[in-house]
Amino acid sequence: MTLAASLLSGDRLSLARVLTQVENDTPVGRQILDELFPHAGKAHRIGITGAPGTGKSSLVNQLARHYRHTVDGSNPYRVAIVAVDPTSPFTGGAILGDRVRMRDLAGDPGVFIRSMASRGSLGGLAATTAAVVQVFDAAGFDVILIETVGAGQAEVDIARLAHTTLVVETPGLGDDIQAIKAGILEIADVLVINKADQPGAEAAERALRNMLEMNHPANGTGFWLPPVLGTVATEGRGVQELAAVIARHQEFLRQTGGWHVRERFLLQTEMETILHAELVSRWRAAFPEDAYRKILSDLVERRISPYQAVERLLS
Ligand SMILES: Nc1nc2c(ncn2[C@@H]2O[C@H](COP(=O)(O)OP(=O)(O)OP(=O)(O)O)[C@@H](O)[C@H]2O)c(=O)[nH]1
Ligand SMILES: [Mg+2]
Repeated sequence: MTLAASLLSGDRLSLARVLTQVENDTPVGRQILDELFPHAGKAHRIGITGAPGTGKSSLVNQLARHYRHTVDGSNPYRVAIVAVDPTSPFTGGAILGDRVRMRDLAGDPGVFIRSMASRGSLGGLAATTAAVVQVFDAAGFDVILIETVGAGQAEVDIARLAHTTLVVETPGLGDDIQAIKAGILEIADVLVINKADQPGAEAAERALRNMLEMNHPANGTGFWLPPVLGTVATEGRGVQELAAVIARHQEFLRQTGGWHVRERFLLQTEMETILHAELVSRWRAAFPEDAYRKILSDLVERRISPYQAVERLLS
């Protein structure tokens, strides 16, 4: 049996092997991705993003437990967790911490956890994450939880992989609400104020709700006004409600056609990212090295500008 076939039959070891090939972007990994592609496209991808330490992993742990036990006792969802840290080139401390926070899930054959860190380019990380998510999807996981740290462009790119994006904040943002990056609010389908056991949770919820309502004036049908929810991830408080809101969002996407729009946008982005990379590397391989160096030194000596350099490279 091929590696792809045994992954499709549900073998965990094959899944782990495939993930390694895909993360390292090997020729075997690419071939397997091709084989798996027609089998993907069913999972609900849920992104969990927010600043360091807001409680994302604790929430992911609680959501996973919910999907394993509460949704339907006789037929629980299979849950994949992808933890991505664009700020760290190492799979170091944060991920060791995650092992502790997610230990409730250890040994459950219906849960698979994969941690990834940045190795070089951030664009590359989004592409690798997309590929890893495709693998889990093809492997038949019903829900894929994608945790990313931070609030920069890399996180936004990774968050776009999700159908439903949760942005996690904590109380105490209070007066400092402007500090929330507009970009991160734009990607939020649900806003979670975690650590609601700490002072200022209600004020933060109110402030965020006002801000969202101002940004979504046309609050009629066909619009999704991101709900704001308080949670205490360490105790599991609010998790049931959060899961209900996530299910409502999935239903909303299906009914409005938004699901299809997101899929299309995602696949187009993925295709174009690959196209850019391939065009450049094929062109570069075909371009004579000494001519390239000559243009580069003209540029460095300021005989030509960067635009002129590119004009010459392409003419
Ligand atoms: N008081 C309180 N503490 C919490 C809550 N949720 C998480 N914590 C604590 O906050 C700390 C960070 O939690 P994590 O779940 O690791 O947060 P994270 O956002 O995944 O952190 P990074 O991945 O490092 O960005 C831990 O010590 C948790 O126990 C909560 O609802 N209330
Ligand atoms: Mg974490």
